[in-house]
Amino acid sequence: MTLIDKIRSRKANVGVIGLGYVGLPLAVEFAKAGFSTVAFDIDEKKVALIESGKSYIADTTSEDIRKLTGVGSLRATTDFDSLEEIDTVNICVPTPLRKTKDPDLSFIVSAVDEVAERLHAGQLIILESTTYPGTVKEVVQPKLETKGFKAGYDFYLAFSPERVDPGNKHWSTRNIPKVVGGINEESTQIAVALYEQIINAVVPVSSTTVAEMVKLLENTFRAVNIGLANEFALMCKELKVDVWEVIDAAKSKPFGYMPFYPGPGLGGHCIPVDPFYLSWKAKQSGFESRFIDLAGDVNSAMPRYVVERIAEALNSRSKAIKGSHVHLFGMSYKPNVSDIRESPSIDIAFLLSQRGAVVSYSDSFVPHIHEGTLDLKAIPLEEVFSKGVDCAVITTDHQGIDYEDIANRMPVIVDTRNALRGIKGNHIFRL
Ligand code: SAJ
Repeated sequence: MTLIDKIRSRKANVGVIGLGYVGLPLAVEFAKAGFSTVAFDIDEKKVALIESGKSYIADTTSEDIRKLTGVGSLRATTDFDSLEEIDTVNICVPTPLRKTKDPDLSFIVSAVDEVAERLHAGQLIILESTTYPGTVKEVVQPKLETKGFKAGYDFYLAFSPERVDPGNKHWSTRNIPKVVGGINEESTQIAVALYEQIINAVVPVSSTTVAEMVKLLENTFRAVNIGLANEFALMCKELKVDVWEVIDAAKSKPFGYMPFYPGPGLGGHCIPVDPFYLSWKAKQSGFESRFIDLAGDVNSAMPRYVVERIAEALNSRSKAIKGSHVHLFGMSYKPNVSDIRESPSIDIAFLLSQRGAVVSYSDSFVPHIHEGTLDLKAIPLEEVFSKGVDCAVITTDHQGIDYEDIANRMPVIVDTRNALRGIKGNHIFRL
């Protein structure tokens, strides 16, 4: 039976390496579709949780894991030797930036090395981790061919960008269209066949490099437009125009415009990172991607700009940052998630404490932060008002919070998210 037949009859043994917000939901979808699925991770805690029927990813239920591990269609392991019995392997490991803003492919390399060691004829290997264009051809393929197997012929190789949006109730692994490009036509076809078993819409492209580039265009588009929105906010402040009113009115245009909003900065593990994978690669070919770098400059300057607005707000009450108690509402990088990676709230807290403020925060999603010299426990909302706060800052606009009540009970408040839209008061300072 050919690999594509095994896939179509769901008799293929599926492997997923990297059990984070991308890999675990993917493994669960394969197991739900009836594939015998092995979930691989180097983290024994993750493997133990899955084996005991517990999920640690919000978008995946423990009930699903319990059911699937119970019937044996899903199992988790740290033993990569199990790859010997696997027909298709999806690699979903992190691709962070180094401190130098250079790509860190160490997780991809270690996962690919594990696969290469057990590579056998007829396997399909798909990389899903966001990376610079050319990674599959220049890094992954040579490593997999060390035993003499030829990519596209003895085994199949493809790239398919992950598009998971954690916490998104509408768009899930199953209904987000999946772009996939193979090292050759046959690899593309087999990878398309695999995804068609679990995803409603699959979008084949002509190569792994095109597929790598698609993802980077999607997220660079966001970073650059968020940068434009942030620069617009600074411009509107100088021109004494309400940027939020401008954006809301621009939204009335039914075509040719898409709203982005100013904020305290760019958080998360995708948008602040992905564009620098692209600009790094472009620089290797002597091309300066000025938009990416400029957006990066504008976005990374926002936390400092917010601190200046806080200084302005305190000054309106004849106070300085030094010695004032500044309370942040929201530590995570975007509403209704607990993720604090690259969160601008952390930068703002750090900058404030550097300038001598007493900093506290509330965030029901983030009970504690310990980042560098910052070591803070979240203050429950009901206790904030008795803490003698001099300035409140809305840094993340989580749902379910009565921001009007906060505005009415705080001496001054800096709103970086337009959470106080429509509420007037000369003690409110907006971006
Ligand atoms: N942000 C703004 N202004 C905006 C939009 C976002 O300041 O108009 C900020 C957010 O507060 C956050 C950062 O930018 O700090 C990133 O926000 P995001 O909405 O892009 O959320 P992410 O980082 O979770 O991005 C993910 C991406 N998904 C994938 O890469 C698979 C992105 O492509 C999605 O478009 C995005 O989710 C989404 O739409 O939710």
